[in-house]
Amino acid sequence: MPPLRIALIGTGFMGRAHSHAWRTAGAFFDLPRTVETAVLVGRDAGRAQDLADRFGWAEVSTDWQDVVSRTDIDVVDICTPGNLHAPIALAALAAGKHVLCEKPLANSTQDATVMADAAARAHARGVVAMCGFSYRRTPALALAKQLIDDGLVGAVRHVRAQYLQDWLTDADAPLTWRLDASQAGSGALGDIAAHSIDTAQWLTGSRITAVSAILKTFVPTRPVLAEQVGLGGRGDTDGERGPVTVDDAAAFTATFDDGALGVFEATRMATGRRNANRIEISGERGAIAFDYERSNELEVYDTTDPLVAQGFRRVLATEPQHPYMSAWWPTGHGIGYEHGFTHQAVDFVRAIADGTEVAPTFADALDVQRVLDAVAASAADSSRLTVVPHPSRTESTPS
Ligand code: SOE
Repeated sequence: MPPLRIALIGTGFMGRAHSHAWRTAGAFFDLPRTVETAVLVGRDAGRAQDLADRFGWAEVSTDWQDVVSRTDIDVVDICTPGNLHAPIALAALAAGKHVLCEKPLANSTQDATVMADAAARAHARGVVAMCGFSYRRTPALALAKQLIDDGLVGAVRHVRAQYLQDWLTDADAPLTWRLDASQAGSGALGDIAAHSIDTAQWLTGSRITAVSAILKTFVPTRPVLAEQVGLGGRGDTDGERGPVTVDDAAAFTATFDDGALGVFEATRMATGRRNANRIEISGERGAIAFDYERSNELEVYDTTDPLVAQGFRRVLATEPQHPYMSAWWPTGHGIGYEHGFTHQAVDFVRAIADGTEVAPTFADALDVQRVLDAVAASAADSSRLTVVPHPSRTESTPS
């Protein structure tokens, strides 16, 4: 079979992570189709050329409409801000291209629904579409899924998920596209709570049925950038401050269709927490706990262990028997953030070769989008009960 010719759209953090994945997938895994990094698309030709030179993209373009319609392109990989996901994915699917789209799928349930419908129709023509919730392909989390599916935790009672970052703690961190609702759709909610929602629904196999939420923006204005910079980058600002139009933090409770109770928190202002993507599933028979800041490890609790020896076990998910690990290093050596993107690319290529769907599908991602929009709607409906302060507090309330 001829190589799969990839066009990647986006030259930021995800553009680099996906470029790395396309460069390593065939080096560490046996792929049924070889891949060619054919065209890199970016708004800034110079920035795109620099990235292309570093990652071996054969060609650079600033025109995504032209690239997605080219007959010599087989795959379109979308790594742009969320407002462009729908137009690019719909054009690529209509042109018969396989599509890998970064998360969240879109900036609204309406767009995500149109995309999922288009992907379902395209799949009937042999086209594969996947959404880039890459944490599913962290070996320790993939192990958690295997253990839960094998019955380790039993009936799920609690889902406890926190995604804690702190790259916006500094009020003078610049106003990047992730803080602009017209591009990002939302802030911590769509950026990182989306991961928690997808992971929770994937691990448990159930779906969130209702939410009650709070969204909070702590820093209402930030320095305007002379030009876009990467995540947490500084860049040149001219002293002017512009409005932040997204949430800094989200907190919500959730009910699941299997009766479980969920508590979720997502913030990019959790001082000291760099990328603490955490989830704990508590069940009738056992529990699992994961923290991305210890991403090669999974904590497992099994009530069938002898009582005197019961406790959370720390499993180092680096054995060749653990998901994806046989392709990498000897036991105990560990892997990192970039490897989840490589695993994602591998499974995507294998699905294309087999003509099968590969999770997370656009339909899975639409299930996340519905929760995101419900959280935003719940937060906007301020029907919370006010706690009346004790009279003594009202006289000497601290400033
Ligand atoms: C920023 O919060 C971010 O880059 C997310 O957008 C990614 O999806 C996550 O993998 C790392 O953090």
